[in-house]
Amino acid sequence: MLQGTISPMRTVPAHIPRPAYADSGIVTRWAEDRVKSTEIIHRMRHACTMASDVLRLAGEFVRPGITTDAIDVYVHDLCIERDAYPSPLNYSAYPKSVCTSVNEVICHGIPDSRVLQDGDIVNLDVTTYIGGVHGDTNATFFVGEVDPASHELVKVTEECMWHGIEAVRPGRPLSDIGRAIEAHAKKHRYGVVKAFIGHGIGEQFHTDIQVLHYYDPRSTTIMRPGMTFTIEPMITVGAWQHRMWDDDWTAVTTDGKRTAQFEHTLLVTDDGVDVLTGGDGAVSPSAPWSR
Ligand code: HM4
Ligand code: CO
Ligand code: CO
Repeated sequence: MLQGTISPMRTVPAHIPRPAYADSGIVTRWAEDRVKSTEIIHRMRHACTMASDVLRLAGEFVRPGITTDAIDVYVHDLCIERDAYPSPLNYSAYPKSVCTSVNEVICHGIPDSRVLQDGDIVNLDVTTYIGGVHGDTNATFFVGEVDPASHELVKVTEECMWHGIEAVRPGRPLSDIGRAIEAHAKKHRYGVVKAFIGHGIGEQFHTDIQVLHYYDPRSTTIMRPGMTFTIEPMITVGAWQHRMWDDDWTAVTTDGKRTAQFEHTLLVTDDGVDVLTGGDGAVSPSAPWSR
């Protein structure tokens, strides 16, 4: 697939509070507590509910014949209606308000003039900034009728995310998450992308916590109640290795085969996990253990 044409950057009304990078495009990171206060968690619940709502509505908007740029306009306006800033916009100079990753695009696809075709799969990655905090969630949607192999890929990818979420427990190392995801992917002979990982989140879009989607015994950070991070596995039918387009954002599979992704923002609780982006607007219907 060739890159389409990217339209000019959209603006956000002045009354909506902006993250620090919004004007410059430069992300300056600061030390942020890994364990959040109850007050921050309260604000994050709201940001996560907004992200979840926007993702669900954007998914309902997906259909053959629309451009990914039209999805960007839709998401941008849904964020503004909720007094939220679309976090991707100008983050490290990213030019759009959502990531739209079609078929062989692993992540960070930039909305452009590409027209969605019947049979495509498209991941929409929505992050909102409201109340001084971010909420981040994504899901892969079908465009019209898709082939059985793509159906299976998307189903198993969502299951991989839920297996990772089920592994979230206070007192356990983060490596439990990647182990659970990788085991489920391997069972289906799928690949796990290594180059892009889950991340801590809060007042900053990406904090220093790294959540691998594969097993690495060096991932020894212990999960503590109050920690917030994402789990967002990218699963492939073929090669898990990636290449970057020369836009320096779009990551694609080296063999051009399809890939899918799902993401939630999580809170570690005293006895397990709270899916902050799994509220009213949740895309993912249920965890595998409740099916
Ligand atoms: S930028 N989505 N994602 N994703 N970044 C615009 C839309 C984006 C990311 C991203 C997953 C993991 C990590 C990151 C990241 C720095 C190094 C600037 C903190 O950018 O860690 O960015
Ligand atoms: Co990202
Ligand atoms: Co994320």
